[in-house]
Amino acid sequence: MFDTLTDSFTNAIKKIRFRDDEKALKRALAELKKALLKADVHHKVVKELIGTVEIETKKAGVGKDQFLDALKHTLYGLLKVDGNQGFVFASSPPTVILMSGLQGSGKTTTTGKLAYYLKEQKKRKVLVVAADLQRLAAVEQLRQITAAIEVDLYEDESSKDPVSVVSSALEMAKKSLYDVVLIDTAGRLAIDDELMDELQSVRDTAKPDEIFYVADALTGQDALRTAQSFKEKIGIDGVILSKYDGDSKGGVALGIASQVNVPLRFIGAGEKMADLEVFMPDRIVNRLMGLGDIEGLAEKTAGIMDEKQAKKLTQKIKKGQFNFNDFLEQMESMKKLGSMQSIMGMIPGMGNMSKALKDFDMDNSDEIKTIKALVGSMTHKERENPDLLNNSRKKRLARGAGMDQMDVNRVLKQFKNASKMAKKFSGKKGMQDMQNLMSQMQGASHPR
Ligand SMILES: Nc1nc2c(ncn2[C@@H]2O[C@H](COP(=O)(O)OP(=O)(O)O)[C@@H](O)[C@H]2O)c(=O)[nH]1
Ligand SMILES: [Mg+2]
Repeated sequence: MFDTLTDSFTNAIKKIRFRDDEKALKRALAELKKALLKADVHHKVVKELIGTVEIETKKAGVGKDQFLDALKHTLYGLLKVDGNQGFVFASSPPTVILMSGLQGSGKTTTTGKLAYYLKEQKKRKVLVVAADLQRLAAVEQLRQITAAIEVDLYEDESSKDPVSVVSSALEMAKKSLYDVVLIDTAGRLAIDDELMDELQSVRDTAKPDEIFYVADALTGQDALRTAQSFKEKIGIDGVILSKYDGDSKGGVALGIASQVNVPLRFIGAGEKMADLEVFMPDRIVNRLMGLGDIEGLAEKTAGIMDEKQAKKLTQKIKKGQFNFNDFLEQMESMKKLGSMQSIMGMIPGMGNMSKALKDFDMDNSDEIKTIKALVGSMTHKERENPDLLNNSRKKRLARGAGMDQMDVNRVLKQFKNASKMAKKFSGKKGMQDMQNLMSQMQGASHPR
């Protein structure tokens, strides 16, 4: 997700040849500046960042390590502004969140993503409230989203008054012991008084613990200006940057917190419900410097797979018993983690892999569709024990999945190899083997 930015940083860093002289520092700073501007980071932000890195490096003594330390430290200072990080639960439930933003910024989608995140990764009971009564299709849109992620929705289409809808929703939330209430509100194409008045009255009724402002990354610096206005008029506690997947340069994520002086809390990078990332300044700094984010990855996977399940799976892999049922289960879990690209970007040293996987879509990959079709034609016993698959069974599978037998053989062989490989990697040196393999593959591979 931060590939372009990470590339800019790591490339700038790679080019830096330090001897202990100030000329080298100047060159390094120039390289960094160029990279940041190219990534669309606001010029004022760049100027400040470069200035601080220069001062800090000189203070510590000019050298590559000092430079990198100063950069890391300064980046962190830039991203970390006063306020909460990630999702913060109120001391007494329900935690009430008011979503705000312009029309089309991604409020409703982001409300769904947050609900999904809280349900899947934080295991909370979430109520979404449809308080956008301006647009006709708004309630229906939220109905579809919440149905798909199996989260409860409070709606009253007969009402035209968001204030009364919100107050009944909150009553219900308290009675039914919801942990979190997410209120989706109406937006406008531009800021106007009517919208702000409506938002203010909803806010005064809901008394939210936090107000999130959803900013469309594609609108660049405009998003920042609008965020400023929302901050002045209704007060905002966090920014969520949406449509980051469409912003190829990505620089707005670096400047937004310090420019609006409100922490960036989440980033939305895709239309799917799993495409939401928690924005934690220290972790992002590591990623930007090419160091990965193991902590973030662990958190993500922990929410999706419980520990028992993970242990059972590891045991199976170690014994070489990984079968097709496990495979299907894994595929479903993986989907909940979000895009392959974002997962890879969190693993140290795999930033490049993440680009190779940019267009890999778990649902629509031909390879995975083929495997699913094949598994769909297997009996339960065959799924548990792929060794049962003799020639006549393979023939049956080919017919069932509408494939020719050569393809069936090929897929089965691939699966067997993958299972062997997994067994190998599950050993003590596993992670290291995997990294070696990946670095050999880097650049050479285009996964299908
Ligand atoms: N690619 C992409 N599209 C998004 C993202 N967030 C929202 N969208 C799309 O942006 C459009 C407007 O989103 P919506 O949630 O209805 O905006 P709202 O008017 O603020 O509620 C929809 O087509 C969404 O699918 C994102 O992170 N990435
Ligand atoms: Mg909406």
